[in-house]
Amino acid sequence: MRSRHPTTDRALAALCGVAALLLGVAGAHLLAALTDPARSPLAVAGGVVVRSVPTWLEQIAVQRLGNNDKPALVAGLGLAVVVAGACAGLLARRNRAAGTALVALIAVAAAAAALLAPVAQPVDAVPSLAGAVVAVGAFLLLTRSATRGDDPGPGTGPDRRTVVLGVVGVGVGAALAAGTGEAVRRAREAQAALLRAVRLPAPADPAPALPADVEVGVADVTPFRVPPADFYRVDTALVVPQVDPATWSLRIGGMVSDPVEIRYDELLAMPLVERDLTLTCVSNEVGGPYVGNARWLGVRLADLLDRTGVDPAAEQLLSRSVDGWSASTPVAAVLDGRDALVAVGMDGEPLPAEHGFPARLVVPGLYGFVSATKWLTEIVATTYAAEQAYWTRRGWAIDAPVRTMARIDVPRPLTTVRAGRAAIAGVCWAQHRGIARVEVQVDDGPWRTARLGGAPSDDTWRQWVIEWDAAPGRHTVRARATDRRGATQPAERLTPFPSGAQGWHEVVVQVS
Ligand SMILES: Nc1nc2c(c(=O)[nH]1)N[C@H]1C(S)=C(S)[C@@H](COP(=O)(O)O)O[C@H]1N2
Ligand SMILES: [Mo]
Repeated sequence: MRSRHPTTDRALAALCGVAALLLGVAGAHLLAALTDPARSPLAVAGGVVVRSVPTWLEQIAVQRLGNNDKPALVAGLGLAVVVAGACAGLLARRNRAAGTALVALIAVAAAAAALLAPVAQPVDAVPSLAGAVVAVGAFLLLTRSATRGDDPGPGTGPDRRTVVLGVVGVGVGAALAAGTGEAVRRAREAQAALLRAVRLPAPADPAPALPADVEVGVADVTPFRVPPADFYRVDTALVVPQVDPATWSLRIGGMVSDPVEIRYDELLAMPLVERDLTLTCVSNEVGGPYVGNARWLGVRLADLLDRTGVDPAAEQLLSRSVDGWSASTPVAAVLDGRDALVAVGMDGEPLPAEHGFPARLVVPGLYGFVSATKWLTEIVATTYAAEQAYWTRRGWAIDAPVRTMARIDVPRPLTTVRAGRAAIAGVCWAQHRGIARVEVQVDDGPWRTARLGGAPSDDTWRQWVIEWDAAPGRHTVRARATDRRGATQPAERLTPFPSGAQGWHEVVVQVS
């Protein structure tokens, strides 16, 4: 055995445990900050403490600590991590497996705590689980060098210096991860404050009143207007861009006679229109979820182009986001009278960060990848030969009107339906052409025409419903829509690539 002071050894072992656990916590905190700060193990464990502390203790804490109760809570949690890590490190000197198990247990407890939150979903545990993997990995690495140093014989295995270097390295990693996570979290908070400060003017041209029957009255059908929190999200942004409206601007240039640069306050000062419009993603499979309808508030893009003038030779408007994404929208579509918007509001509020704050495009009738640029900052009038948009460069279509589609929401696939009178219902869309009818077929039965819910215009989806006398057995239910130009959604299947999925949506159910 090498001669080594046992106290120093113990201190090093404890440090290994502390460093590994801190790295796990910091990594999880960082991951949470990038996705949802509420999933941070610190926030989660803090929540458990807050919810389980007896009121009398809470009162003392608030009295003694006042506004410092939250930093104190975090400091307390940090202390707990340090103590637990030290215990695991010391335990590992005797029994490495036991020490590792302790680290894993603590980390998994944090993940479990994430699932105990009042509105928890399984995904909330992901940062803590990732942190658990990191902590266990770091712990194994550090204790390996620590124990190998105890091997008999001179000159074998890493010495104390290696262990110290390892601990320092892991510590620096933890500090970096925690610091980045904190910076991201602060940036998000600052962004939220900016959002709260924005007051949107009332629309000069409010949305037409909704017909009374937009909802057909079947539970579990997607609501006519999807709340922003439930609205599908598709983009290439790993981190949601945080844009300060005070410094943001929209430039319009290229093949125009008078290029402009418009600030956020100038945009809000223009006449605003409000419209219910349905947005669809080209990647949506038949029956898929990447479609939603919302009430948008914005400036008509045609009004802006009136100010700049557009060269008749320009074919497309190439719009760019602050994060370098781009979409190409046909000039003709934007100028044909449809409500193509530079949107600033969604359901009466400023755009949520995830949906493009401070401004985005919404063009009825076209898939999102050629029309719906979020975090918009530039529009260039140009030709298709001169420039291609982000997805077109990757082989997707140039021209992409939304395909006519009926989706079955009720019954859900592979569920069991009670025999007797049942409802088959869903949503259907053919933006800007409008829906003429939806037909439903059960097994090889006749096609029957469904009842359509109302719609304020041809630019939104509609609900549909039909009654069904469900007889026991296994049944296939299928639906197809016909647009107002008389074209029926074809049965032939097409994949989403390169210009949108096609085919009838079918659902198999068991009736008993
Ligand atoms: N900046 C940016 N805007 C974007 C995208 C993107 O990746 N980056 N994706 C587009 C696509 S493919 C779609 S379908 C819509 C989706 O908008 P939503 O996330 O608000 O539902 O945004 C469009 N706007
Ligand atoms: Mo999309």
